[in-house]
Amino acid sequence: MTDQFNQLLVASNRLPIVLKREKDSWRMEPGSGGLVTALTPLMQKHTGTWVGWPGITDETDLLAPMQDFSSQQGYALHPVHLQAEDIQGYYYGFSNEVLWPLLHGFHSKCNFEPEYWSTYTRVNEQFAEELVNISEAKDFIWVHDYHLMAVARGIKNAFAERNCCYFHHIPFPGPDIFLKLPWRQELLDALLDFNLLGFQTNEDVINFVNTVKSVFSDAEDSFEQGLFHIQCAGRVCKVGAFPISIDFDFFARKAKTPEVGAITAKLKNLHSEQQLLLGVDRLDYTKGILERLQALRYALEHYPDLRGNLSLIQVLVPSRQKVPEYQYLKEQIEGLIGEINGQFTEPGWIPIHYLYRSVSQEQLIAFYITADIALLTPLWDGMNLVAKEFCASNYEEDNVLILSEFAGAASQLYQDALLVNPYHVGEVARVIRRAYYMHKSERAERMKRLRELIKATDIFSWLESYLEAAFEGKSGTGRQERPYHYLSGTCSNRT
Ligand code: ADQ
Repeated sequence: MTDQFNQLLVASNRLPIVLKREKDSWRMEPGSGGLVTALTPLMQKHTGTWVGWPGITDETDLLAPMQDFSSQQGYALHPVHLQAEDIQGYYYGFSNEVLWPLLHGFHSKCNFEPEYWSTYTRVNEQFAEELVNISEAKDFIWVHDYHLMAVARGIKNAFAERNCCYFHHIPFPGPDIFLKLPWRQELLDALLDFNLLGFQTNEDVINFVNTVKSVFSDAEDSFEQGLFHIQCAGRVCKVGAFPISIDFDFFARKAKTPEVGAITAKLKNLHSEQQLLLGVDRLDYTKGILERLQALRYALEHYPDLRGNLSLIQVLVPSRQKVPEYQYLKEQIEGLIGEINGQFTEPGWIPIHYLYRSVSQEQLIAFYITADIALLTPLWDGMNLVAKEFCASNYEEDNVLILSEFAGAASQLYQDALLVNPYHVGEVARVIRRAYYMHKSERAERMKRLRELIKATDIFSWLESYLEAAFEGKSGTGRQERPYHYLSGTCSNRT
């Protein structure tokens, strides 16, 4: 099916690069992550171009470093130059202060500033213009994430015929939440200009379809070969679930390398007396970090047998550091960690070890291996790749995954992860204790099945199924909807 298009153009807010200052010039290194890994071979095959903001607002000449990058990586980069006021309104404003909270269900945190919307549409049009200029009708344009939801509208406004599809990395809420957006109709209408809309889970898909039907009374939907077809104002847009994943083999292999082994041995040695819980998140209010800490405090207060025997390693990756709300959240988290440590620490045991920084991939995987239990409790999350990385790295299959039922990953991993409602601190505390006492054989059985599932649905199969939907109009993914009795508290997961 990859013969059905000529050039591949991928568009995302940021280019997949890390810029390094070197005296008077810039050096570019490829960014990391599953998406870049999965797309690179395809980009190489189809003389691909990645379109995005390079990450700096000055007019520095990036031509030479981009050419170096492209000859090394085998695909091109095309920068979209944005001014400081564009970044303010489109990125910090509409994307971060409107779409991010709204689409994660935090509508009370939204700042519906009209200026933000006009800058967002203008920047989306700028992206569309650049894409049209460097592409032709037989090319395939693949747009990623909520910063660029209106790009297909810009392409249509330029009267260009393109096969333009979109993947949404974060959740999509139901009409009760989405309808609060003052520009709901314009944004939905713009989204329906894409030929295919990919979401993470079936729940997101259903939410989207219901939202469209509540805004456009003439919209009609049908379901064929695993995809919804929405007919609205003379267009047909396909909609499907494609749960994103990781390069499983990369993590499984990397976990066995001597570099990772050396760090793991050190960590295990330091914590030989206790079981370790692990939290790894970008600092964000959607990740449920405060609730997680409250649950740990509840567990230590109510289950004295855990005191001295269980510690949490919390790794927080700095994120949106200039935003006051994120600075305040950091203070709250650090305050609560201080309180819990002050309340419970004893000679030889500290309840919470805290890292606020980005760590190397080797260190991260060593944490995944050393931890006995991962405690991942987002309040809402598109997927949560950390959950999958944790399982892929655990080749010894002796660890437990506790996962929020509001992480997209729960719709796939519900049978063998221990699902929790992150808002219910008493329940999370009970599940922590359950994981602590879980027998080796049960841990192994669950982790084995989790790893098999993640391996079978890795990032490469995600890519294949998306392309199959884009070019053949059918989808085999995302069919396995999680039945309600797998919600935490209603009936325990597989016992
Ligand atoms: P994120 O919100 O960033 O992604 P997640 O899916 O968990 O969330 O990915 C985080 C990534 O950062 C992981 O690949 C992890 O390895 C890396 N990372 C975490 N801690 C790190 C650290 N301390 N140092 C270095 N790297 C670290 C968004 C959506 C998610 C969705 C993804 C992909 O919010 O819901 O799963 O996109 O679609």
